[in-house]
Amino acid sequence: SKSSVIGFPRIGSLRELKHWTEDYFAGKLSLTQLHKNAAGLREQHWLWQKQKDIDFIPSNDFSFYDGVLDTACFLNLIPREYQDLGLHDTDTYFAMARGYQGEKGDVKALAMRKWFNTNYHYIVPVFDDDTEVRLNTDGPFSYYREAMKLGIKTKPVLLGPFTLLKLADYRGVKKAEDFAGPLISAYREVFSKFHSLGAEWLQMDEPILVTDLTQEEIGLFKDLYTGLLTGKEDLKVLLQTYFGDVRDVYREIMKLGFDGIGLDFLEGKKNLQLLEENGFPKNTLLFAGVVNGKNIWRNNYEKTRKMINQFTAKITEENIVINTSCSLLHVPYSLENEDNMDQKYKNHFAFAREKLQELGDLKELLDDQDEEKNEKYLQQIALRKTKEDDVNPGIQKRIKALSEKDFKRCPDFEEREKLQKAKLKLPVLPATTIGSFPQTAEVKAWRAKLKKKELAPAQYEENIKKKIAQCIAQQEEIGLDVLVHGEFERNDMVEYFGENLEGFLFTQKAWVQSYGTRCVKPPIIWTDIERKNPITLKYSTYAQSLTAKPVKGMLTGPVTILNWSFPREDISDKETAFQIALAIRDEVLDLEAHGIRVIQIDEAALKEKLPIRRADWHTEYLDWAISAFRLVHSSVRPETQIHTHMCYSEFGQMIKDIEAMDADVISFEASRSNLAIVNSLVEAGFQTEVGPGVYDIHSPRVPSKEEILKALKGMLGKIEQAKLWVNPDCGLKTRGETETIASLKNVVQAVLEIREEIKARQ
Ligand code: THG
Ligand code: ZN
Repeated sequence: SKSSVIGFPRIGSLRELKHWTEDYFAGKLSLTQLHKNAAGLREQHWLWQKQKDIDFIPSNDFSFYDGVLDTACFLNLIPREYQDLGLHDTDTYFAMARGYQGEKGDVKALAMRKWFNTNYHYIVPVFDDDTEVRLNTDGPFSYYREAMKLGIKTKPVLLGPFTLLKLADYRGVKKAEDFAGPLISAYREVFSKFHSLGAEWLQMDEPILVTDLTQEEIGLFKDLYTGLLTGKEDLKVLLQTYFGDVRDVYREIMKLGFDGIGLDFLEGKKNLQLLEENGFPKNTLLFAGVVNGKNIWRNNYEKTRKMINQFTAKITEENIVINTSCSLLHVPYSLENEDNMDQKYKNHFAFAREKLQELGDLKELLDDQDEEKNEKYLQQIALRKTKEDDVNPGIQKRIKALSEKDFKRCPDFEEREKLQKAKLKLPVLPATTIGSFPQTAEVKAWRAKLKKKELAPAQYEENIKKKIAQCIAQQEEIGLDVLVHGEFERNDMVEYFGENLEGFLFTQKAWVQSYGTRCVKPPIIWTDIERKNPITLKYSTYAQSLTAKPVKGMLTGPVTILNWSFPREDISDKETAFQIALAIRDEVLDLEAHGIRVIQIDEAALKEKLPIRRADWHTEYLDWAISAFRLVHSSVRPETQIHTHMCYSEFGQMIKDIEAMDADVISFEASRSNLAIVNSLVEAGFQTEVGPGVYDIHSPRVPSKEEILKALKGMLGKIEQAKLWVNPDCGLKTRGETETIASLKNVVQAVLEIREEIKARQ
């Protein structure tokens, strides 16, 4: 058999691309040097794959910022306002990604959205009525030639037209269908150009095929590919899907005449059944996604081989290609960078480079089915983790003892709301922030030194306390009503809790791209989770000791900790979420016992693992995810106010579920569409108090007082005054200090002005 990779990470094993790109932004690296460095990185990635004998090595999986944005620029989907800046290609590209503010103009960035059910974010392409689809850059062709020069014949990867059309925004009257014709022509030109360059295979990524599709959408998909596949000559086209199963279009896909079809057999629960029931076309390769592109546990060869043997009833063995389940973009580079991790742990993991080895092993194993003699197979069994390693009897007992009352806070929200208003005595439209304050270079340097043991823990703690004291003083001066300690001690809201709970492993260099040059280092859930000692108590109570105003205790919720970690595969996500919930619950009760009156439990990533198909929302996810959150706060006193925060809030259809979390106050990231979220809250009859973000923190721009006033007045037209909170739309850790203070001052000025108006009316 053969092996294939859907896409390889590109940020660099030590985040080289991040550093070069940020240096370029800062004017510290030339464009020529940036391109040269990037070429070196691509070469490295291809050679690694070549060394492991991968048969289908991808090209055009590289990107400086985001692959969807690359596709938009390639096809000339460059909105007028960016063209008008008159920048050169690379800078136009970065202007679309990050906005541009300078001598040539002032343009906001394009929107950014979550990439399906991952922690990756893509730039949303825009179609205007005057958009003229045509091939605009040489990118994919140049990468193909670049690899050919190294003697590597790659499989170019393109985002397919169907997914592109479905993910894009339309600003004029024209709709997706209106651009189908021009896109067919453009992609046909791409096919013929690759054909003339000598390419044999082309991979068309169509992950949108795993979502719920209407008849019209399926019609559009069929039209696009009927148009595309005629006249492709002997170029071979692989239709690649991932992140789920293709239940709505399986038969259509099989009839269209693709040369290869890529299905995800890990997240695509129904794919095997679809294949068994409907068969698979002859003379077509099945690219079988069996090596996990999202999680980092070693492949279980025995299980994988059993699964592949099930395919062989329908497909001849030489037509099966061992594939990753999705792009390896979502896993870190290599275990080789983890000097501090004990080999006993490493034995269980495979990051991107180790997955290349797995693809090779599986290929061998399938060619030689004599497992008794297969050394690789035997070795792997010897390394397997035993159940006893994982179990913490104390935690298991606590979970078993849970009953209905542990998930229900008393009294009801209305009752609590009254008690809290009486106790906290906050002014109308209380002003607050989401939690984090700017992580300055100084703070990051302290942490780096602490890790290298160049700074004593006591000194580090003292430094952090000084920052907290400054931060509290600053917030009092600005005039905020509910303060935060600033989270200077945290690198990341999830990694920090991972580091402070039993049961997690954390890595040194296991970075995964989240968006653009931003990366995260997800902790690994290794065994049952337990909180041995208080985590946030010291800094929260210190911050509260400095002021009479309430300081929010800041915690990350169980669903978010789970969703932004690498989870176990031997127990369910539900079970893990409940274990984490018990740990955070203990923290909540400690904070409350030590005088913290307001506690925020962020569920920034609640939507991450929301099943792609609506029918599975409650049964497979929301029922336990919401319970896990309720478990965290169910036993606090009525007058303790529980806040939560959510990011990227396209929550339109799940407002009721969010209300069921039974928090007292919720802040939403909503700056680019604050009224849209407000409208859905109103429609659903939302009762919880809310703080829809009044400005966008993803940009260094300082919002004016007038802008904020306007946003607030819009909200007040829809939401009861007594229920409205005022806050930025997300944490401030990625922002600079100067712009943050200026922005918050404007927020408070706007609030004071509205309060005056309200008073005058009374
Ligand atoms: N934490 C985690 N995931 C996230 C967010 C987060 N996903 C969505 C949202 N926030 C946006 N993503 C990010 C990811 C990383 C950063 C900011 C927003 C970031 N990273 C630092 C960097 O790349 O320079 C590194 C952080 C570190 O030193 O640990 O700023 O907040 N898990
Ligand atoms: Zn947020």
